[in-house]
Amino acid sequence: MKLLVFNIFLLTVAAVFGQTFYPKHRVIKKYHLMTLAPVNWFRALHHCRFLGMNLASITSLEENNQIIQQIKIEGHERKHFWLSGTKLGFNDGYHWMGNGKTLTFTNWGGLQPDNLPNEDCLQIWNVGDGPIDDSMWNDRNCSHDLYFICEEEKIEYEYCSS
Ligand SMILES: [Ca+2]
Repeated sequence: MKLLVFNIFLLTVAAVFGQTFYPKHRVIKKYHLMTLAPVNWFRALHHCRFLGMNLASITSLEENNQIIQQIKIEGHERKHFWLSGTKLGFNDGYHWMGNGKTLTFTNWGGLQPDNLPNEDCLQIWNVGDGPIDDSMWNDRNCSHDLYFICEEEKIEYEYCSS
């Protein structure tokens, strides 16, 4: 609401002084490591939405590295985390439930996804699980209790005038 009022104010100023303002924006993802209690994948998805966020989706190497770095900085290297990927209900592989997209970037660990029975949800492994699987992805039974990562999208505006 404040942003809307601010935009109207800028348009009014622009109209009065004959200037045009060009709003630039970029979307910033902020991650929240949810480490209070491990829950199954469905509850993780639900809890992030309850908080007005989404269970995290990783769409690039940069985002993957950002999350790994945050896990290390916050001291949660020995924990596993749910991400929003699942193949439940799909016959064409994994999809991100957090953003509704198919996976473009992937970071599966060695021999993963191994599609063991009922391993339909996507987790990020421990940071420090070894040179092959360190911080990589694994398919896991969705009913297993893990910590999880919510993502919050923030829009940053920058106004330039002509
Ligand atoms: Ca697996």
